[in-house]
Amino acid sequence: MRLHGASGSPFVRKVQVALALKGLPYEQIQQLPFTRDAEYRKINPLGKIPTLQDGGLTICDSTVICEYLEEAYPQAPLYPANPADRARARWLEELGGSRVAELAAGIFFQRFMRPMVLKQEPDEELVAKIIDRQLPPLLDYLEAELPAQGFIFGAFMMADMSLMSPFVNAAYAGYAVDAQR
Ligand SMILES: N[C@@H](CCC(=O)N[C@@H](CS)C(=O)NCC(=O)O)C(=O)O
Repeated sequence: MRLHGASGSPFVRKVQVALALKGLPYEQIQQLPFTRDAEYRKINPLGKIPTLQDGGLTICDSTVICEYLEEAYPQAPLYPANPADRARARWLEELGGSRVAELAAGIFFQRFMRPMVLKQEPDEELVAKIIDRQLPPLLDYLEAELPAQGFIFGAFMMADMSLMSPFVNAAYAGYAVDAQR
């Protein structure tokens, strides 16, 4: 298998962890986001990372990739078994990849990607808005939804990973979740 992407991406990290949990060997092809790389767009028209190639199959989007891995390689499940838990796992994965990533990884985007890749100044006003106003209600929701101890569905799965991965990026950019809240 070939995984195109960069390990610093919360979405690529998610797939790396899924592959590791399932014990699947792969080659990582370094691909940065926002490069307008015409060759890469032939396999991923959105130009986003990650993309996975497995034999003749090429698929994009971390959630689609993880669902494929689950179906093609059922060892070490990435999703819970019963329909209600599975639906909840999908929702939490969706939330992790949408609003949580937009905000938590948004801090990283401003403080790392803008100055280092896009050669632009970070928007610290936006970072302050994310930290002070936008993240707290989302964290309150997660606090109410998630168990006080342990993983969401007993074993570590994609719902845990999807919610956690953007906060790895936020931590790189100096943000820590307030454990007291
Ligand atoms: N829904 C996609 C999101 C992937 C994504 O947004 N990746 C970012 C890097 S963290 C990217 O490639 N951004 C470049 C762009 O938006 O052009 C997934 O889950 O794989």
